[in-house]
Amino acid sequence: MYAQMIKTASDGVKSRDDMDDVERAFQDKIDNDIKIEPRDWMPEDYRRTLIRQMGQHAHSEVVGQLPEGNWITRAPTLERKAILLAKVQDEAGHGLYLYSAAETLGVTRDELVELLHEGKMKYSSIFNYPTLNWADIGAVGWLVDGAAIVNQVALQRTSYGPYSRAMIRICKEESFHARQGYHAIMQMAFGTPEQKRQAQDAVNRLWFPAIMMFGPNDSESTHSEQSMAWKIKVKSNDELRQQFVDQTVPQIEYLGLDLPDPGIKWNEERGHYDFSDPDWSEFFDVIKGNGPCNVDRLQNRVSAWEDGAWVRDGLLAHARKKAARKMAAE
Ligand code: FAQ
Repeated sequence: MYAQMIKTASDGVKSRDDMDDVERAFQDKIDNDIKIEPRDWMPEDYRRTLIRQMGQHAHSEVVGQLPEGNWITRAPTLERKAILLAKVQDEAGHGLYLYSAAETLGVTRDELVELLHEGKMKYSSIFNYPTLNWADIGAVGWLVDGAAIVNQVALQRTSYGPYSRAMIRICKEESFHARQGYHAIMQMAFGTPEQKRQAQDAVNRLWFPAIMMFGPNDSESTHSEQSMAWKIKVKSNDELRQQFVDQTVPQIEYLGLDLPDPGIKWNEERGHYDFSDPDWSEFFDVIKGNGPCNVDRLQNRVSAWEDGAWVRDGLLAHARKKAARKMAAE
């Protein structure tokens, strides 16, 4: 259905008959699940949409290190510290795969980073919330990585080859992240009354921000129709959110925690859990830059970039010296 109604930024809705041969051949590939590769022809809006989404995704991985990095020195045991260190390091790696995949579309990583630092690109809303106690670290792994995986498993089938392949690798690592998070929160939920209270508090605070990660309702999603026509997105925001709720509610129940939303109820007819909408005005405020941690997060990234300039300069000088030596020897 989507393939018949291709909307472009410049021309509005375009029927298949209105496409020229090149565009129709591109759409045929998409419809037949043939991946688009960097050297293939693609509409300019397809390229731009991917740069936006992949760049935003890469930034989310990198900024996403901050709420957890905050707890590395305060992890309760050596084992938990080692796990958290490995996880945070993985997120940096995910950022790297995604920036590299985005670079195949003709934008440099430096350009993307600059846009982030200037506040001209977004990153996931969830990372603008604070991690206040150790249970939050469990909840981030379980709920935030859990939500990220639901989205990313679908994105393994995205139409752009380098993005799809990056997702396959990332999902393998993310499933470890979610499990370690669930294990950490399980120990709190089955621990002392104070630990259980902290686990409950973490779930209460992070539930709605986690379900906001999937983006606005489909009716409010500006990019979905076009992105689904191009199979950049293969499932809608609401479909993915429902999938996440359905898989997570039984886990909350298993932990013996109260549901964070009184609206959560099994709906026999739909075969899904009903749940309440998050406060969408809060979501739009957070993505405009007004969340509890937006200013801190961005400042942290900018200072990390500036403080790391000498490392980048040193590495480049070393690479240049090695290349010059190699040339001289040839
Ligand atoms: N946060 O039309 P739509 C992770 C914006 S990775 C901020 O529905 P779209 C790993 C959207 O950009 C998490 N902004 O947009 C980890 C657009 O604004 P624009 C990141 C959001 O793109 C775990 C406007 O709202 N994952 O967590 C958000 O079709 C733990 C209208 O929305 C990805 O990025 C949001 N949540 O669908 C790391 C997955 N939602 O650009 C460390 C890839 C929407 O017009 C620790 N991305 N907006 O100004 C996607 O799948 C999509 O981009 C969606 C949004 C589904 C996020």
